[in-house]
Amino acid sequence: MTRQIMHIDLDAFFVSVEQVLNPELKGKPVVVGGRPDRRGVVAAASYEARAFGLHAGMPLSTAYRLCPQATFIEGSFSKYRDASQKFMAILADFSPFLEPVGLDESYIDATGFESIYGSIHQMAVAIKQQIKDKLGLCASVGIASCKVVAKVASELSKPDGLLEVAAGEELSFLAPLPIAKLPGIGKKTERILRGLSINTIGNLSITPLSVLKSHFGASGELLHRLANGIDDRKVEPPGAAKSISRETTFGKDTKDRSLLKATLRYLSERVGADLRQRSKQARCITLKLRYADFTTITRSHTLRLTSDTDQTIFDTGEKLLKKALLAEKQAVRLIGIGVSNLTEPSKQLDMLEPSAQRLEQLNKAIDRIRKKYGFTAIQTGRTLLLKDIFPDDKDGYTLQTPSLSR
Ligand code: TTP
Ligand code: MG
Repeated sequence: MTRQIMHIDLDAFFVSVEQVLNPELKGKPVVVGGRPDRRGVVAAASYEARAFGLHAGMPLSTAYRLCPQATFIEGSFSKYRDASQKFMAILADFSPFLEPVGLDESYIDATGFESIYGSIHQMAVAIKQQIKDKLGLCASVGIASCKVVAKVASELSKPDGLLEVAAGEELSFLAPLPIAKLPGIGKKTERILRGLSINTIGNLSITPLSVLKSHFGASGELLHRLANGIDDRKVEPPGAAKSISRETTFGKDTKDRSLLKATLRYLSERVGADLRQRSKQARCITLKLRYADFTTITRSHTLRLTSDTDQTIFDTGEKLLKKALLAEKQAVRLIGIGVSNLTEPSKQLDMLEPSAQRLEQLNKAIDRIRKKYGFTAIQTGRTLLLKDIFPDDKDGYTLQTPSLSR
């Protein structure tokens, strides 16, 4: 099903808050960041100031040289924090599927909301209107089938914009834009890409993956996906997915090691798939066992390097299981595996050894096939045993207590 993702970003945020408090500043070049005779940089510039070439990050002295008539304001963070909280509260009234990013931007997963608002476009209009009425601020909104395209669309629509990219048009929308418009491309990446004569997102999208990988390591793959408008990251409400776990209760308490391991392997694959779907890596792996007499234990292990592969989750879980079975002879009623201490994939990817890189590739390939043909389309050796025990369909085995704890 095509998703409807909205990205909402306030225009010239710090400056606009100052303009609401002091309407005399409206329609004028205004800079928040400090007095022009001080060291420091522009934090925010009004669109009138941007017409003179001013932008965030520019030294205040340069800003003053380009636009001496601008009003320079020190700014105070508590005002912006206050406005930010009110902004997020307005969005939360529209949808609980909200992922704030920083102070003045947020994603909303608006899939299915057309039935409430008539269309997603009308929902965006209503959001913009409320922000204007209640806060006096302008928001720009991008709507698309995924986060990256929605974000680029809101940025492109500024100021006071609303831009919808129809499903199927992602690539043609992104292609003509300069590479710097793609979120995640910083100055350094831009320099390298331009050195390779890759100047537009379209150029980037058709650059062979091997070329990108040779320059950017594993991040080359992410670049390639984003440039092609492929982005399956979910909208994650705050506090969501602090941990991911799967567990199941056996029909009959068991001491059968092969069954325990096979189940653990299956649960590890489900956790791993979920982790990769969220583009997260885990540092901590926890095994949970409940014995016949209902005593429940958890055993955790902290990885030296974060990981998102099924193999690492399973191997770690298996070691913990071995130890636990040595210590306790009772039959097992429930087994579970979880990951926590989640982080964004880091540059660490670049330093992975070749074997780890291969595992990453393998997991990604498996994810792709499963997405297309269902979870049980691929069975790893160990989980085959489960085929005779649990009913399966394309969504996987039907376990007793499938759970997704957050
Ligand atoms: P942005 O949303 O990047 O910028 P903006 O809201 O000022 O302008 P736009 O209309 O392009 O969205 O950042 C939000 C606020 O964060 C901005 O008002 C000030 C602050 N900020 C800094 O303090 N330093 C920076 O380098 C940037 C980019 C932003
Ligand atoms: Mg903004």
